Amino acid sequence: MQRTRPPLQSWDIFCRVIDNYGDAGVCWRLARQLVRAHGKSVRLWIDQPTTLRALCPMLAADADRQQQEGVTVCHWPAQFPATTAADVVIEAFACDLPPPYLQAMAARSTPPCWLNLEYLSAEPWIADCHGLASPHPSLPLTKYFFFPGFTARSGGLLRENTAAATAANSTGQPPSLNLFCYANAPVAALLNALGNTSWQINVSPGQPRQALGSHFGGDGPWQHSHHHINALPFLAPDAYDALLRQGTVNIVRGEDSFVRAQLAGRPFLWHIYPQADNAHLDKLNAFLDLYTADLTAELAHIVRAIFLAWNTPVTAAHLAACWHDFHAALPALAAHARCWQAHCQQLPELSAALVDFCQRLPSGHPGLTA
Ligand code: TRH
Repeated sequence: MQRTRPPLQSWDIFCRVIDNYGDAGVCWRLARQLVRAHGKSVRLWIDQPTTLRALCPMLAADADRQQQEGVTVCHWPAQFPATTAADVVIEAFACDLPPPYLQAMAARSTPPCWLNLEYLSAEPWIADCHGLASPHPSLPLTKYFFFPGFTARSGGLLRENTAAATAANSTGQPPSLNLFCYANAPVAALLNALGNTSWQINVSPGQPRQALGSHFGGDGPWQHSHHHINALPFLAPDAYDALLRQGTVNIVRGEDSFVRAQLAGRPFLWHIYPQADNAHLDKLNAFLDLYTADLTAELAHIVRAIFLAWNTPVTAAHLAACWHDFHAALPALAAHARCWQAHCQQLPELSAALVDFCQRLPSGHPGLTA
């Protein structure tokens, strides 16, 4: 009879900030969720605590170790300190564990469950790679690949108990457009495409604000035609989720805000993180294949056209034509966004899927696939 592990209580998450907020955002949400929903004891090792402070304003950027919302946040220094390894070790986005910590893992009488948490992708190949084992070349350790995703054959999505979407415009307010994009987004063309409708545009700080600033000058707020453009501060994660639930249209980027927009159940555009050789366009099209599968051919075309226009060099006239069709379809797309939200709610919840995966992993025996 197969024996499973006793409850795995201690978790270490390792996060190296490559750029922006996504790496820290995913790891922080996961750490909080493991504490809140599963009662785990979690250390989050992060090499740039200052980035995490945007998401967790109470964080002291210069402390080696501190408690925040039940998570022990530890600075991951260049010289890694001596420590015991946890029952479960999450290496976020192949960030390469510090060698002394690998030795501590190997020194345990029972090897820890070691997972590489991969980037989110809608590409079909992840189903065959999710849960695969990779033995360490020299140490008695095995790493497993864990893929978030949009199907039941993935690790699913990180999902707190998100409140139902709030109907936009219920108080007679103008439609709102929340803008969180990279600096190269065609914002001028978009603003000119908005037409006669008056929009309340809320611009997040950093690259989105720069994109507007290079067009209008200054720091905002701005008035463009009959659109009021408001410069937002960086919001705490729960406040950002609330903003997305109110948006008529949300423009999001990267990985984590892209997920939050889908869970908010509102129409959205995705500014995907650009990769070499346009590899990101495969990811974008794979997502659109899933996201538009239940739409009519006409609506599916409208959605794909505006997502591609937002992410590829096109003329302002082409973007305007795509926005015009997208805008006209918004009532139908708002209904679709709620259906997609319901689909997302039925997927595995990532933290629960991780806990389950590790518990089912027989002690010391590699090779289980999810
Ligand atoms: O900031 P991003 O571009 O982050 C990442 C990184 O660039 C990473 O290297 C890359 O691999 C990845 O994208 C794909 O976009 P993302 O993923 O949306 O992360 C933003 C986080 O910030 C997300 O957790 C939402 C959060 N956020 C707030 O909490 N408040 C805010 O006001 C805003 C604008 C965002």
